[in-house]
Amino acid sequence: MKLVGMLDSPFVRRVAISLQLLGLRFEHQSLSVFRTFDEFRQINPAVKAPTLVCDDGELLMDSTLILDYAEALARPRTLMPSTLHDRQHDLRLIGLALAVCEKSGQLIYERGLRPPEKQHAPWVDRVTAQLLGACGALEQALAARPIEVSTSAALRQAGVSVAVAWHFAQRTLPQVVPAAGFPHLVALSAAAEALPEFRAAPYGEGTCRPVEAPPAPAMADGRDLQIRSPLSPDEIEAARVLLDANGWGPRVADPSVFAELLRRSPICLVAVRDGQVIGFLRALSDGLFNSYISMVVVDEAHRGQGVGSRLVRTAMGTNPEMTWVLRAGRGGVSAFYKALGFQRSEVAMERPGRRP
Ligand SMILES: N[C@@H](CCC(=O)N[C@@H](CS)C(=O)NCC(=O)O)C(=O)O
Repeated sequence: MKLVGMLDSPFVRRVAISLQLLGLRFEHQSLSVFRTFDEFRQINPAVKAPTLVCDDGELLMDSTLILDYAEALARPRTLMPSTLHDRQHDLRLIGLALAVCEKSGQLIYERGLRPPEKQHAPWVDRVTAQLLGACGALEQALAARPIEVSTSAALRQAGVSVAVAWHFAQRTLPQVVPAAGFPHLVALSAAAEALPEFRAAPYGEGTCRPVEAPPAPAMADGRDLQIRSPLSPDEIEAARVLLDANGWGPRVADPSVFAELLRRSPICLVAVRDGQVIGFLRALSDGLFNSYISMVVVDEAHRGQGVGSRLVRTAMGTNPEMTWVLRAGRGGVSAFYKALGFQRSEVAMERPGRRP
């Protein structure tokens, strides 16, 4: 996928940083909505930065909507907290950060695009008060409860958005928002700007050079194994053929039904070695508390090498509040799942569906 827009836009920058943190691969095209309006219009007739060109060519715009899509692609990785209480708090901070970006942008447009005699002082005063109000509320929130930005792994969307918004306001309107009045924002911004994902997407005219997601550890046989999501059309078909060859029967016989099944499943992973799909996992999840592993298959020639457990561990992520369930009906799988922390349930019930 391709992110279009310049990194002097806080909206583009928060997306560029978040895509890296979510482990999503993308290329970046630094196009200006002003200087290269016509070129931008060829890509997106609405000329909005950021624009995300998805792998199938569909266009998304608006940073928050793009991040919504990115979060869905990256599952189970997420930059949002899992509990409602923390999520509510983070959403408030993100809203304030977006207000800082929007109000700064309005002042910049008013000053930069209107001739001085047409600038409207009451409007400028109003927007300035809103900008300072949002910065003040963020400063108070950070004083009361700090945001963790010391490492990339700890960073969440609230930290990304607040840091990007503050940096933008400081680069563009330092006299309007004097740093001395906002020590918590200054400290947060300094820590965030030192992280690799921020440095790879520096404010300005440059092109983002995404930090690679951490490489998959080498397997016992020394050959690299990648666990990948989202799946390309070729990988979907390879996964279907793998399931078909391993006795999954009529449910995977029809490519269009299988593609639909994957579209409706929030977690789909393939294990790829030497360019070949050797494993597949599909799971359902509410993203917060309950998830269900539905299909796991590893090519026979690659079994016993940790491929299945890498798939399951990747799908499960690290959320300690998540309950994972599965049906262990296939021969010999109990020991495999026991080693991953599963135990026979005394509470699960099921009403099996009809199978041909
Ligand atoms: N709410 C949008 C705001 C995006 C935005 O306003 N982007 C500016 C660049 S910083 C833009 O596209 N300006 C051109 C225009 O609106 O004509 C988002 O979150 O992406």
